Amino acid sequence: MSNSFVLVSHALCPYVQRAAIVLHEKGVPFERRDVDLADKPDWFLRVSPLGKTPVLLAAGEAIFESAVICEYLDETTAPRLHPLDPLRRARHRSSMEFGSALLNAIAVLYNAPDDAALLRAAADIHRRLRQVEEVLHAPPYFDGERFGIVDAVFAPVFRYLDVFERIGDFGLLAGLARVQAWRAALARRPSVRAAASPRYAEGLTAFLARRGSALNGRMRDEGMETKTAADRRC
Ligand SMILES: N[C@@H](CCC(=O)N[C@@H](CS)C(=O)NCC(=O)O)C(=O)O
Repeated sequence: MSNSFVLVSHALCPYVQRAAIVLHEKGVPFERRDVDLADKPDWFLRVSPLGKTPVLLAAGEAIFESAVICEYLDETTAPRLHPLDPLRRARHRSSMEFGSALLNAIAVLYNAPDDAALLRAAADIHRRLRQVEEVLHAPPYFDGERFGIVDAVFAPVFRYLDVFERIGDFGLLAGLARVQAWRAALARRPSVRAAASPRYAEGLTAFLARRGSALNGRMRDEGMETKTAADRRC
């Protein structure tokens, strides 16, 4: 298979991580090209109609939207990550959508303007993760021994939780033993580890510290406030 893939990326983007995990799972070499989303270069806007990362440059084409990129990679490179059974595959795709909604809920939490909104957002995330708990029945991954694209979608979700837990106990995984075990299995997976920089947690902490949100108050209380300059987007 071609080794000419370029993954147009942002260091903190969870959607980029999905594509990077899939590329690593398939052992496909690729170049990662980071862009500044606060100052998007013209070449990026030409290949990214929505102005978002990730974009996969492949075979002279620019493919955008992380789910589309993952599906394209799965259809063109072995090993197959999605289940072959259409109904199971549909179930995985539905849960991928659920993972995207969870990322939106996470953004609500880190942008919450005050403590009440922060606690509401935390309760909402916990409620969503409880729904995930109810569909997890075959460890270690979402659907048993085989790592799938849906696992690549949730691994970056859990990376946020790693950083939130350094700030405070929001009870996001309270009582959710199966989700906790899944999270631990994903954290050990080499493709997941390779999909973000070793400095990811530090970068995300700096990003969160610039939000001017209720979470920043908690970070200040924990002595975690930083003064890094201003890319407000990820
Ligand atoms: N639905 C898109 C979401 C991608 C997305 O929101 N990317 C963010 C970075 S994590 C972005 O590029 N934001 C820049 C902007 O919206 O201006 C996908 O799955 O690829």
